Amino acid sequence: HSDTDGRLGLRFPPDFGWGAATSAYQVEGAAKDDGRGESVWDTFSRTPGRTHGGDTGDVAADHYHRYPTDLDLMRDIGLRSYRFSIAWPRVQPDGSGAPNQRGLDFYRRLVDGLHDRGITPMATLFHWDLPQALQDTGGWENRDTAYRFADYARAVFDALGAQVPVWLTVNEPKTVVQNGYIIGHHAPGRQDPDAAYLVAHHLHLAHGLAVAQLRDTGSTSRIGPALNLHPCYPADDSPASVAAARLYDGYENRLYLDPVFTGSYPADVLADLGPDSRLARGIHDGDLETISAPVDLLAVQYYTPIYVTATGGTERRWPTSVATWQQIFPEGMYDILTRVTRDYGPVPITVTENGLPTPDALAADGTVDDAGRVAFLRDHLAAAHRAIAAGVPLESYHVWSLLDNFEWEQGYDQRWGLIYVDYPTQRRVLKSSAHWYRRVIADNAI
Ligand code: GBH
Repeated sequence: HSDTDGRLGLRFPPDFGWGAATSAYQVEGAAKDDGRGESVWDTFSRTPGRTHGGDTGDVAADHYHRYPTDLDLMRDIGLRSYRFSIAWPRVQPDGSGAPNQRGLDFYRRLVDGLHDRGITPMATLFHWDLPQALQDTGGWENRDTAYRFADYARAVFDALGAQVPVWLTVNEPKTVVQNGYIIGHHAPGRQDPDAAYLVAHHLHLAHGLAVAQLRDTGSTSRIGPALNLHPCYPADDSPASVAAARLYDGYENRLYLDPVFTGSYPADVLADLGPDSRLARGIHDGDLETISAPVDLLAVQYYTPIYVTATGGTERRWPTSVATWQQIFPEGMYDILTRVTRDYGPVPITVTENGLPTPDALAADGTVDDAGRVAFLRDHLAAAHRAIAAGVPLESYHVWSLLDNFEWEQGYDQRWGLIYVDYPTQRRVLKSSAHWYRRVIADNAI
């Protein structure tokens, strides 16, 4: 039962980590400041025809310069946790060698500013902005890139390890694989499935090597992978649809979960790829031991379910957001959280992304009404609440996103923030969802 203002009266556990998330390339801008090198996303977004309207992250939400304002807004909303990412090309402009102190200093200022406001930092090491210099030597197709990532991770841990209690390694390896290397509409814009699954392996290896680096520093901070998971349902009850949905689940979920949590690749996916796939040939002795080093938590990012037909195609079942890939299905949050706990747990879970784009506009009275986002967040949090009641050790939840930002190939056309960014002036306006979220956090309840 909801009261008159749409509240459900569902209380969350004490100390629940109410949060919001961003990533470096999507919000920072300042593409040339303080010795930052170029990343594959600079190259990709500056290539004509790759992004909506030719948009780039050169300025984005100018967070690199406006972070004090943004920190104050986070405090005003009452956030307990802020998930951001560190730009590898700020730390190692060419992807290797001595760290660039000015780049690290930005993250030190950011992390200090979070602590000053009582907000817990959660940092992702890699949210897709691979240094272009490493792409030039093969990028994630080159096994050596995983070792370069381990060096980069070590430099970051040495500089910030004590101040950041939770580290996430690779954001959504699946999206790099599928969008970067199969569909090709993310950097580096390849369309080569055989390469794509080798890339998956090297991203897993990078994850495992980074975990080992953190342990080697003696840090007590926690670390885990950040995976976007899609519940895959058969479109109907036929055995063919059930089997197709199972294999689809292998490619969407188990290909990323199993190596880390069970130390092996899903047999059905390996069989489907065949014995001569670059993935099969790219697994060296000891890799799966490295990849399956124990982690401290699993970060889950949930946006949409997938319905799979008997022929392995997909079907739309629910209304979509303005992102046509996103069907709005809050039950999927419950299903994916309970499933990972059942199949891979017990492991502490954080939801590091959940949200939707809405057609937000600044009204004449200076407000931004995003009622659709409020309903979406409330319904997904209700599903998360049920998952907690069913035994899922969910410790925190982060809205994607804190701010409107550069939505990759969609550029600035899609607004995902709790906070509206008026790009011409860079003025920030709290949307109605931000006001709603502030009250949720204050009440520890939806
Ligand atoms: C996350 O990706 C990202 O981590 C974040 O950076 C991003 O801003 C956010 O979600 C919102 O999108 O056009 O059919 O090929 C979510 C997973 C995978 C969603 C690729 C969009 C494109 C589907 N994304 N997908 S399609």
